[in-house]
Amino acid sequence: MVTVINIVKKSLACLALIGIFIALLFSKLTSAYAVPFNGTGGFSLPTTIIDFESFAQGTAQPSNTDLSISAEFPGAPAGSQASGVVVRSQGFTQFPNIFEGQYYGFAAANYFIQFNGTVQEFGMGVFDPNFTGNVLVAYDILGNELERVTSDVDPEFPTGSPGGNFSTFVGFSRATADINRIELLVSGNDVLGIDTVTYSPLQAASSVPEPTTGIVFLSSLIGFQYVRRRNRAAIKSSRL
Ligand SMILES: [Ca+2]
Ligand SMILES: [Ca+2]
Repeated sequence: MVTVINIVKKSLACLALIGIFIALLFSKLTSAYAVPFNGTGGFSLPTTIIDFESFAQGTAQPSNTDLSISAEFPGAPAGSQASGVVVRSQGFTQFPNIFEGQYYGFAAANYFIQFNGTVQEFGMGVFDPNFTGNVLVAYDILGNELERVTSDVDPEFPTGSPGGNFSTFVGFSRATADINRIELLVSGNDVLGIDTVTYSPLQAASSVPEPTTGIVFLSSLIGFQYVRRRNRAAIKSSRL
């Protein structure tokens, strides 16, 4: 009988260890699939594109049912729209499907894309980054930073010479739909605009734990049960 109990105990301990191992492996695998990218070819899912052509020129905060776009000057109180940052005509095609026709800008401002849910993949054209230190950041619904690329530092965010001759398409592909907000934060020296805001299907924001969280929880539970049973057995045997 004692042998059987020992076998059961050992099995439970093994299960707990296997659970933790799977959880660690799963988190490694999913993080490996979360990547920044450059160019419009980084999407694996169907996309919606906001090219700003359908918005009236002068629109300060363009939006649709999925998202809203706004801009603020660095250091300005939160929620104070940067004056002069609006949908405007650009008048030529710089790079097709990246920066052409109407766009949103053009100022030394921070740009925000707030989703009414979450998306797995995001990218957009950034007009005329010229200096080191502009950053594109993705946040989850709790405000945790998910991804970040820096201009002139990370290869996914290149820069061109000043003069309005350059634009680039920068994005993130995540393992799950967890992007709730995008911020393009301007470096001290630069002036930026955005176009071709592109994103995968919007998911309803959910507070349900992700699979990894579930596995960790389950393995913790198994481990906890094992320890509790072992303690009970120890108490019983000490009473004998
Ligand atoms: Ca456009
Ligand atoms: Ca610039």
